[in-house]
Amino acid sequence: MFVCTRRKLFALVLSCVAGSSGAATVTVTANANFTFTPSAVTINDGDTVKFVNSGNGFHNAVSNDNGATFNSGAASSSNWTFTTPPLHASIGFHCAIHSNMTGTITVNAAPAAIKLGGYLSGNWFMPSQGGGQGFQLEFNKPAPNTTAHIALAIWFAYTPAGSTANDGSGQNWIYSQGDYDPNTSSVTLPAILLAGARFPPNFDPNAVHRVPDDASLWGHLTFTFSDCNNGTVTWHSDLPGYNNANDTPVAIQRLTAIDGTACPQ
Ligand SMILES: [Cu+2]
Repeated sequence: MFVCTRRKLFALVLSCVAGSSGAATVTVTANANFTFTPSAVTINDGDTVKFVNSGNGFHNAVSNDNGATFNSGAASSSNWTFTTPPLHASIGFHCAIHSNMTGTITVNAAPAAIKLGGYLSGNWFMPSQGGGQGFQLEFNKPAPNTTAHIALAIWFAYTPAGSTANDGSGQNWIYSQGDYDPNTSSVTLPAILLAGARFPPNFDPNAVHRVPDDASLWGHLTFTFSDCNNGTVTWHSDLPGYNNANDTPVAIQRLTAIDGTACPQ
C-alpha cells in the first residue's frame, strides 16, 4: 500500500517544507564618539560582520589577533564599510587609532552533525526530483544476542528507460542493507536489484534473481545526515542507466517520522 500512495505523499509534503536559512550579516557602527555599537555581537558560525563608519571619526576595525582574522585597512574618516570573511571562532576587535575603542564578536559553534540512530527512520524524499522519488529508511538496534546495528534503505525509484505501459511496469525498487556505526553521521550500504518476480498469484521464488546475476550488487548507496530532517544520498552503480556521474550527493528531506522516536536535535 505504501508504494501505491508514495507519490501523492511525496508531492503533498513539498508545500510544507520550509527553505533553509543562509548565513547572516550583522552590522557594527564605528562612531565619532570613539565607540563601536553594538560593541558585543553574537553571531552563528559562518556569519559575517559588516563594519560601517558613521563618519567624522578616524577609525578602522582590526581583529585582536593583529588583524589576521580581519582588518578593514588603514584608518579613515570616510564613510567606509568593511565586511569580514565568514567567522568561525569568537574574537575581539579594536580600532588601531583609539585603543579604548573595542568590541567582541561571539560565534556560536556550529551544531554537531547528527549521529545515526532509529530516530532517522522513516520516509525521505528527493526535492530535486519533484518529490516523486524517495527512500524508506530503517536504523535498527542490534538484534538480541548481536552487536551489529543494521540499516535498511529501500529506494522507490523507476527503471532508467521508464515505461509507457499502463501497468506500472516503470516502477522499480532498489534494496540495500548493511551495518551502520551509531557514532557517525554517514553510512554506505550495498544495494541489490531483483528481476523475475511477478504479482500474486504468479510469484515464483525460483524465478527471482539479482540483476544481472546472483553474484552481483546493483551498487552502493551512501546516506549522510546533517540534522534530523536533512541529508544527502549518493550512489554508485555500474549497471547501465543507473550510474550517478561523479557520485554527486543529492539532497534528501524527511517526509515521515516513526511514532515513539524523538530526534536529539
Ligand atoms: Cu577609531
